[in-house]
Amino acid sequence: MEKTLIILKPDAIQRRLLGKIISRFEEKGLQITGMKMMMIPDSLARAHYVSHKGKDFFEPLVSYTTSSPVVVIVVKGKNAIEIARKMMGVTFGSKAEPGTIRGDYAVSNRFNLIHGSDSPSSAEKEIAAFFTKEEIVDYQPIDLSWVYDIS
Ligand code: IDP
Repeated sequence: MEKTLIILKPDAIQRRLLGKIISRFEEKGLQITGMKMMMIPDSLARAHYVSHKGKDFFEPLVSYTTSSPVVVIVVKGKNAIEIARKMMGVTFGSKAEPGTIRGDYAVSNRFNLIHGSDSPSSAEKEIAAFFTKEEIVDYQPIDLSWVYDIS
């Protein structure tokens, strides 16, 4: 089982899309093992997007990320990282395929509703940056044998 960090970015809250987006992960069969609303501090936003430092969209990206609350979620499942990225769609809303979260609800390059970790090492680092150990609740879902072909 893998865990991935999902951030429902400020536009997801402001546009009242939280429920619709969270439902997609639940309906897919993924498990929510941590979830909270927070304001992302400037320093955390800068660290989270450090790979984009120096690019023309970096400062506007930090402003956007810190402008309004976000909901951060730890999603768990087999191949959860890749599955969540596929469900999100490609970065730019205007390019994302219909059927994906960004493809269905976003048209902007920056305001694209959602972040999802892009690899196991990023997921581990990002979860540790946004959650304490106590905030992640590793309960046993009752439907696992129906979600996966295990008995
Ligand atoms: P990802 O969110 O799909 O993993 P990244 O390339 O890591 O995409 O970019 C991080 C975030 O930076 C994007 O989700 C988007 O909000 C913003 N972003 C990326 N490229 C651009 C751009 O060219 N213009 C404006 N914002 C951008």
